[in-house]
Amino acid sequence: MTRYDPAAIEPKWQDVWRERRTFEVEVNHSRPKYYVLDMFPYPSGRIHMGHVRNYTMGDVIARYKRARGFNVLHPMGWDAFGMPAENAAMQNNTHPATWTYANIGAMRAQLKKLGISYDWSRELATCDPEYYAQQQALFLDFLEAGFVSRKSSMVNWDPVDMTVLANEQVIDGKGWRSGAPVERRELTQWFFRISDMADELLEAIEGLGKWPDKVRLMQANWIGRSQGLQFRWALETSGIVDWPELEVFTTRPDTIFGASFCGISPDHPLAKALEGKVEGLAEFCADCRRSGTSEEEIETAEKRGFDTGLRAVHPFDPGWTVPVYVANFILMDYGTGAIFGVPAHDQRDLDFARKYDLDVLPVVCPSDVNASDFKIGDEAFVDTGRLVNSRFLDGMTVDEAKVEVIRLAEQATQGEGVTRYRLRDWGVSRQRYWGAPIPVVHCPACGVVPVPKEDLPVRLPEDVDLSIPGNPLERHPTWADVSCPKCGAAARRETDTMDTFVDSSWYFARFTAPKADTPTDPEAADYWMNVDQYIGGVEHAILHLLYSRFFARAMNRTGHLPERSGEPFDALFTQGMVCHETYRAPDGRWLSPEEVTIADGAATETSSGNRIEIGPSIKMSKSKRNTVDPDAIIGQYGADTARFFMLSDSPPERDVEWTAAGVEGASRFLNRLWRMMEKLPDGSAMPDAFGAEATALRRATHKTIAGVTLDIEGFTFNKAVARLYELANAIARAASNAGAAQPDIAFARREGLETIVRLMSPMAPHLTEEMWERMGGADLLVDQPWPEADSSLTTDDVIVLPVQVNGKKRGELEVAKDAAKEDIEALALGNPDVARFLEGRPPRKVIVVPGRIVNVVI
Ligand code: ANZ
Ligand code: ZN
Repeated sequence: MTRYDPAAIEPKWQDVWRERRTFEVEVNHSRPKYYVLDMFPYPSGRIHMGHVRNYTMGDVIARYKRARGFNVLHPMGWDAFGMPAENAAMQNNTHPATWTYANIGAMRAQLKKLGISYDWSRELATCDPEYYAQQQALFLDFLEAGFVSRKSSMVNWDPVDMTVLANEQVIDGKGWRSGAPVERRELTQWFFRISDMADELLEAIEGLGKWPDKVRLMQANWIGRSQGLQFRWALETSGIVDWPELEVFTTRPDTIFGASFCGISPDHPLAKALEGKVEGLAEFCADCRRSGTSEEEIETAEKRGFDTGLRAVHPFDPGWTVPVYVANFILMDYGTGAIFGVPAHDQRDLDFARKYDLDVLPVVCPSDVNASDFKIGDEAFVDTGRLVNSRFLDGMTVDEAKVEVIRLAEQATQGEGVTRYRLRDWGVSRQRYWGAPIPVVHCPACGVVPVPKEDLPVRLPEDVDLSIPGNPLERHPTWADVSCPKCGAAARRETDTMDTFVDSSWYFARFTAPKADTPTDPEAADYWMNVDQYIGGVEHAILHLLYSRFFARAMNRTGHLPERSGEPFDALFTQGMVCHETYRAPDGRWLSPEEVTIADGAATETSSGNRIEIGPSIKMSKSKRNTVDPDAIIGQYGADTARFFMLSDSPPERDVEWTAAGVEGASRFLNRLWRMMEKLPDGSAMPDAFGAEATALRRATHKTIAGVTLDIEGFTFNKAVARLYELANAIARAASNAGAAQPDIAFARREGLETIVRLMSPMAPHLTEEMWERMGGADLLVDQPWPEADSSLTTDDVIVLPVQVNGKKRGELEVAKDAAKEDIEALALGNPDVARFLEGRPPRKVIVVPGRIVNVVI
């Protein structure tokens, strides 16, 4: 007997695959391609179980498709720019590059131990100058094509890190890294003009049939198309400012007669014009600016306003005026930065009106309520209904009233119907060091001048001082000083670097030709694109995917991607999280699973013997210390066990709970297969005939082939695993029977185990490769075609018929599909459940409906 020793087997096969370049691929027009992409990680230093799950799933697909004859591209790289490297460099007094590349080295080694079938020859890191040089080339092409602009905008400013933050990086009004309260500032920034594409990005979601519905919905909501009216209200300014009218944007023109105030953003030009003239207003606006610009924050912050003393004239009634407030919940870069407030039908307006004691007049009434009884309490009525209190609109539906108000506003040339998007342009400027420099020069005479392509990359300087806050590139004594590429005068480099989301918005394209001296190679891109299957976390469901979709379009319009749908990812799968129960000591300390002993469902701290509270199973995280280190698991059980367990327990889209018992179970199963192999009789030729027992086992085998194939195609890996367990049980039963060594049963046992080995090779590639070799399989398992089910063994030729006695179901019969009527009748009468009622007498009649039912009449 030999032992299953993953520590010996796994490196052995990894070496063989590497030496043979098994997973390295080239363009090959004679074979169909398949591109499977796992979201690349940030090189934080160690891979975690979430990566193991994600990459195992990708590997199952990649290896399976390869066995199906596809030329499979399965690359891996590193999303390597970003703040953490700068922070780590500061703390550990190293350089971001040193830290990043060391982490990449460590994580690459970990990934290699997992035996994922990556084409490592294509590895890239976004911080490689070869990569960001091409990103800079793309930037220049986008700039020329009009996909890039430079404009002034309000940004979230982190006063400690001294950088601009994306809305998502502002959490509860504080910078995600520094924790400092975020301020609003106006800065000139670089933008990708994604909002120009809002409409097509929205329309194309329809075609993403192999994306999860929830992701499609999130994309659509993020783009947020709405139909509205932009129209002008005359202002009564009492001479404070010269400002004849205020243009507002609304998606609810129907509610025009419910207006009780107008509101403008603290950043609105009118607010600025009034700041010096209305006492207290400047302070109020400054105060508003101290909070971030994120929508979430604006939604949740207390609604506050400042009455400017101006009044706005109702567009349909010159005698009706409403106060004009500056209000903290109005964004400058949405609509016109000005609104009319209808407290009865908008929650923000209602909160505001209650606070400042403004009218709350309902103008839309639910159809099942009497208008005179309809009152608004603490909740605005936001549903549809019929118009009330609205003069000539009364009785109309909301939609009818919208159309009518837009028509009247347009007729009076007071306004225009417009389509608006929530999606804003993508600000990509970051005042950080560890990112791709934006390749332009500012010349006092020529303005913004693109760096000539032959001068790319604009490399990051290596000698930087990260210990002082602010932008190290701006502070660098010489780096930014250049001569203008156009006129030769002294000029300054752009010191902003690109948002790291830019780096990850085209890596999928770069993988098709990672060494090309242009961003992509047309032939390779044409052959490999699109990504057939993309796999990753749902946390990237909005921004990363949207930006990639924008990039794919911009790249195909600048000639960097083939003219196709413009969508980069044909199919998307988002896997669930890896969870673990949590352990907490009475003094509040979180304990890691390694520090805890569990017995009889109770937990104690191993070192002290103290009782520990077991908390719910939640996503593995460093803060709760409920993580399990992949290396430790690989060390103890081998990579195949970790991989197999990751696929076993839960549907892939759901969360999976990591438990010691679960891992043990997976490990036991792999060991069991190994022992089954040891006990297998010698290889035998296919016998001429099979008895019932051997046939049953063969049927189980071939049904498993069919089932597992469908399960892999359909991302139901846990079901595939369950089938493999069942087949192993069936083989074990056949092996323990008296006739186990008979030629037909021996053949069926071998066929069954061989099938398990082949079907499991995408899941547990090392163990199965070793078993294949030991069982005398030809060549390498990894080069074998996927097994085919014998259809004569997968279709059922036995059917189950219900048997009735006098019309009541009393039992069931298993009969051959094509059994003769007389045989079925005989079987029915001999069935004990029927015989009970006959008490030895012959029945009056037996009715057999072939394929349906048997009825015995007594
Ligand atoms: C009057 C009104 C009445 C509104 C009503 C809503 C309900 P969505 O649907 O998300 O596009 N709005 C317009 N510009 C704004 C800005 N810059 N900052 C904050 N709010 C703004 O939102 C459109 C609605 O949000 C608009 O329709 C406007 O309020 C408000 F019963 O106008 B509404
Ligand atoms: Zn110049």
